[in-house]
Amino acid sequence: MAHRIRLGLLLPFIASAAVGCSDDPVPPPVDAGADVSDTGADSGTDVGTDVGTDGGMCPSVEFIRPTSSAVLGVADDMDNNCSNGFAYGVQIATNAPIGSRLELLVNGRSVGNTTVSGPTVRFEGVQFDTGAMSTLEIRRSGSTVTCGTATVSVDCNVPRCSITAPARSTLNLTDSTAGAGMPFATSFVVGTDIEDGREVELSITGTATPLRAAVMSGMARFNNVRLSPDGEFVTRATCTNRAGNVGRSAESRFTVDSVAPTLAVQSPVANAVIGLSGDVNAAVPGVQFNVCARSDAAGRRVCASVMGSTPADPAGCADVPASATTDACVQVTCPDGNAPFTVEVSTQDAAGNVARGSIANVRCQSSLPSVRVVAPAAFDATTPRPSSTSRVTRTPRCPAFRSTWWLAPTAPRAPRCSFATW
Ligand SMILES: [Ca+2]
Ligand SMILES: [Ca+2]
Repeated sequence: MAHRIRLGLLLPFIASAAVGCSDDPVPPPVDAGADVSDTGADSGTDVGTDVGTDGGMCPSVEFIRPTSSAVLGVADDMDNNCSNGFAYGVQIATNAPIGSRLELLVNGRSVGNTTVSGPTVRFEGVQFDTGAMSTLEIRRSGSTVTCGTATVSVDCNVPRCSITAPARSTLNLTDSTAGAGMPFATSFVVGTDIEDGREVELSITGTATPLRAAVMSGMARFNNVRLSPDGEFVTRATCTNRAGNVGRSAESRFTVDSVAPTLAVQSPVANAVIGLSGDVNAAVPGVQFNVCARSDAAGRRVCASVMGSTPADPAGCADVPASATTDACVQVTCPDGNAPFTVEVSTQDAAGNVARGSIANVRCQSSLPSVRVVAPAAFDATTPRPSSTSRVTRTPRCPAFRSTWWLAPTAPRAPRCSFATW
């Protein structure tokens, strides 16, 4: 407890030293983008898990220790012994709001999340590879936007030892090197400067003895390493040179999720016909119909669109509810005409596994012919081709078809509207 109080008193001094002598208040971060977790006019601060596309705006981030480009030695290691690995307390100054969460990544892999409780934030016991440079990144937890970055090198006169692949913390089915239906496996690569032919050891949770692979040209490859069943795996590499000096990589954590989310399309059914009176959104031009599906990817999104088209519907995606037996519904806009089409539905879990479904042969009733834009020359052979054309969605002189029209601006009289029907 005494330690905490003392740290609390020290923090403001550390922070003001880091940001300079100015007493100007630091403006709070502003999130001007729209995303899933924001509602209404968006002028506030995003906190909590943000699964939207903009990731919100970043708070300020300044690395206090290590400073960027720092070279750390044995005296900086927590136990002043590099042969058992290198550990260090990372500290940053930030104006992130109290209670929000920040994540530290080292070499693209997450090493910790912490809740902001003041102007400085610490990540304790962060491990770095020996003999190598590491890249540090700060993100808002759940966001993919990097708010601050620093590089640091560890030089303790022990060999370089660094797990360079896999490069991400979360592994999904696409990372598997195992055959279809086989337990998840993937390849590891360790970069090192120990002599060719010497063996690098790779320890993995759940594996009694470390794996071994010989070094060739500064790399040891471990092919098809089984990481199963799905869950978290902690790995670490040890590189010992001929002289007996030991280098160790940072402990790297990998979360394996090799199971795609469930996705069951509920409505409409294949061969459904959407009537003109079936419009579920009077506020949007055209006829919208609901595409509903169920998934266990709670908090993620389910998206639907007419195959081959850019979704013209209001959102294109809807949040997956907490219950896998509750529908998530997306409004999709009928394409012009009454030709049959396929609706594609998809969702993605946090690890990136994708589930897809489709609804075939859906038709929308239409009073319109199936109208498609064609090049002016294709239907206008009697008139010289205009030097330029511009696309307009509607002109006062065009009949009130809900379609795209070609307007020839160089025509001698009024602009003409042309279209092709089939
Ligand atoms: Ca150590
Ligand atoms: Ca409508």
